Amino acid sequence: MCGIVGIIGNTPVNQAIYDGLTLLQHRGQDAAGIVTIDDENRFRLRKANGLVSDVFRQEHMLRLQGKIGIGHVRYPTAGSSSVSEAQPFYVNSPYGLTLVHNGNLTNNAALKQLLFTLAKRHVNTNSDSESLLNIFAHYLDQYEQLSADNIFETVRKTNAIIKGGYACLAMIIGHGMVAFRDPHGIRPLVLGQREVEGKTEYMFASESVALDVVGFDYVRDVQPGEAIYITLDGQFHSAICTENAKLNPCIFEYVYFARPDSVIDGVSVYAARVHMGRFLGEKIAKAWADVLDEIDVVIPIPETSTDIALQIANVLNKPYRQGFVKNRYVARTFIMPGQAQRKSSVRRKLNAIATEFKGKNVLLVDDSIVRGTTSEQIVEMARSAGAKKVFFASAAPEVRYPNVYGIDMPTCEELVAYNRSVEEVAEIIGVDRLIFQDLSALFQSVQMENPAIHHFDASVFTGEYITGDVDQAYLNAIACARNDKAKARQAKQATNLEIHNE
Ligand code: PIN
Repeated sequence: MCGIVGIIGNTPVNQAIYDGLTLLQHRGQDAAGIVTIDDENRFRLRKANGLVSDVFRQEHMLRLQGKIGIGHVRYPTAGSSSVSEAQPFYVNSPYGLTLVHNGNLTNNAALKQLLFTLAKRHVNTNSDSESLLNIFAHYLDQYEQLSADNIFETVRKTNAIIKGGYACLAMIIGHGMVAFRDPHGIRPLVLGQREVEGKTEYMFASESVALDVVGFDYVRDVQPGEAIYITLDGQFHSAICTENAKLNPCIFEYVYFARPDSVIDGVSVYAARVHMGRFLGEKIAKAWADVLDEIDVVIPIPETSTDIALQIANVLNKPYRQGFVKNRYVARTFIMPGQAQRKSSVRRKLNAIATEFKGKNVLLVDDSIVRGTTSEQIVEMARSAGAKKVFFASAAPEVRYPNVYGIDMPTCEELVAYNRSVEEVAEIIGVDRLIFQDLSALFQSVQMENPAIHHFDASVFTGEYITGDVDQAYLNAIACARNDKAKARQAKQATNLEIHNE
């Protein structure tokens, strides 16, 4: 998952885009980038590996001049962690184009091949975002003149050929900004606006929280398959650029990716989490009638699950206590996706308050269990803090399949619930009892806030991939690219390259 921001208006955008990116930092801490167009129609670009606050220093911010710009924070998905794959991407023709992308294309290999045979365009990285930009550039290049209709036709052709989940922002030198969202609406994208000195400024962002804080009013979500084109002189155009557009938002945004103060596709993330807690509490009350009396206290594993655990405690009529403290200033784990690093980082992030555990039977609550490795260590922490029995509840059902639409979910073999029963998972993570949310309850938690959502991308639970093009061969290919060994190797290569460049 990644975060994107774009602003087009009448005032300098550098600070506002920077602020927007810091609000989306939870969506990716691996790399950050901003590109603006200055008054002389030149792109000004700064991107590098690291947190937003590390990547942009005073001198970079001063150079990022202009009243239009886009930005990106990256969490690596199918690509590598190399700085050459940090976004925004740029191509010089036609006009001069830049693009940021949140999501993942499932047919990147075919697209790279096609770009070469069709247009003799070479894509130099493994990043699907570079392919996407080149596809867009190729189709845009077929028009003599640029008009809103031609841009929409370009997005239409792009949508017809690329597969996967994507929310994109592009800038065209001398013309303006284009925003588009995939026909299934898997990845989120919102539109905001504000009036400055009688003129309208527009902002796009992955999550509404960025609009709120930067000072834009939420207008609406970009629709599945929709493209919005805003010209440099402020004209607003929009069109649906696909047949059969249908909203299938990624359910994991609500489970833990998005901030609770965001509203995505008409659903307050916070409210959805409160419902998740209530449903899970009701399930526990029924399924664990025999051990309910034993539970002394409900303890969340911070942060996302705090909202969920509070509801569970209410339903079960048990005390809710914050038994773990999270270190806000945790030292970064520099090779984040690596398994070895992940293991050692849990202790640095969380600490148990011994009095809340000593001699008690505790119900720990987390938003999800993915690999099970952190859960295992946290359970261990609870036990060494003196817990007698440890019960564990997950607000999401068993994650059994990889994600191919822009979330870094491991391969089947790395998922602890893959091919395992609840009891087997319980044994691995070392708990006395374990319970997962039902998928129907998870859907309902979100649908209660917006009954117009009929479908979700819930492929990590069901193995059903909405784009219809994900087969075993593709899953095998991403398994090779994604397994932690490959990632460690890539990270090492990236580091070597950077050292060499210095
Ligand atoms: C963490 C959210 N959440 C915690 C992410 C751990 C799975 N893990 C997914 C649980 S936060 S594991 O609240 O956003 O900080 O199963 O892979 O070990």
